[in-house]
Amino acid sequence: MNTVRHNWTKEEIKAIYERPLMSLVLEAANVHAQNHVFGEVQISSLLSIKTGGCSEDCAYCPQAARYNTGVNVQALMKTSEVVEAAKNAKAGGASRFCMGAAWREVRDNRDFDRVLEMVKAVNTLEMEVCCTLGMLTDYQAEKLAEAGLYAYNHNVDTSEEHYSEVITTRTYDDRLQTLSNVRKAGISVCSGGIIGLGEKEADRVGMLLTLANLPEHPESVPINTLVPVAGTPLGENSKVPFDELVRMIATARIVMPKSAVRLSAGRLALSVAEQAMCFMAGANSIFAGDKLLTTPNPEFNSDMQMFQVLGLTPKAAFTDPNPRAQKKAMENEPA
Ligand code: SAM
Ligand code: DTB
Ligand code: SF4
Repeated sequence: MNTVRHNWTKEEIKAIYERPLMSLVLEAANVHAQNHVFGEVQISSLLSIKTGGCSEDCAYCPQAARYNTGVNVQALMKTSEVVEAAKNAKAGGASRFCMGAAWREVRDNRDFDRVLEMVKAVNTLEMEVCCTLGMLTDYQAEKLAEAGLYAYNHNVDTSEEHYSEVITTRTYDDRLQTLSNVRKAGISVCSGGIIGLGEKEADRVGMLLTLANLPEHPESVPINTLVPVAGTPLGENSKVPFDELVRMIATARIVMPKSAVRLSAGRLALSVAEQAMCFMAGANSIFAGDKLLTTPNPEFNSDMQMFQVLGLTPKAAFTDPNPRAQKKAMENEPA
């Protein structure tokens, strides 16, 4: 139950996903209790440092330039504004600060230099700094690591089979290459996906299979529920039944026992009781703050009330082993 495996089969994951819900949640809760501090939830705060105008065609995304979604394009923010936002997030109890940019990929230009400056500045606030900037080369990943980046978010989004129904402007392999570049640089990997894209159950299983069979599990696995945005091709998609979200979280918890499972986009559509079941099923991380990147998220105070009602406690920063320090230690070990 505690073994970290990388040789899962589709059949095994499907069998877990399809178990009767109560027994699935019970097992996931047991795995969770044995591998994590039960009731401790890591809080991340998100900031869109460069918004909209993106060249990609991700069918769910309000920031893609080709869809008419009413999102205002905003150039890269100033470092001082970002630091101000990070300080506010820290004061609100966030241990991780995640900066998102509507880029296809990072380019080696002045904007990237500014992001490196932001990473350095937020790092001095004793917060875990995270970025999600699109595709990265190994050189860029190394530069981010040197600047003090703790984690990098890059989602596989869905199964390999369903991927081309959702995105055509870059491939599944591109995504995996970025994850490998991030891993090589010793940065903590945050990678998950979205449910509600019109995928089948087999695609949900397939997405978890990809993540669980990576050479190392992502330290953090965001499970987003589609926030349908008018103007995007998926803007009219129907709501994901809540028991399917619970199944997804519980299955992720069981197949990646040591990872943080993040109950990500879509919380505004969930009651406290529904979220409680997600925490019971192994979710132990959230994005807090009234905005995700461009769409609304629960108010900070209502989340704090929820924490109180459910007896959840925020996790402190830097309490997990740092992959970069581990990598350095291994490199320095005599052969
Ligand atoms: N542009 C970068 C990229 O695509 O990697 C970083 C930002 S992008 C917005 C980060 C992730 O947000 C996407 O991979 C997707 O999983 C999630 N996301 C975007 N729009 C969403 C939506 N409407 N509902 C749920 N998740 C969404
Ligand atoms: C992730 O998996 N979810 C977050 C974060 N990583 C960057 C983003 C959710 C975005 C939801 C749509 C929006 O607000 O624009
Ligand atoms: Fe661009 Fe990222 Fe949105 Fe895709 S998900 S359109 S790459 S901002």
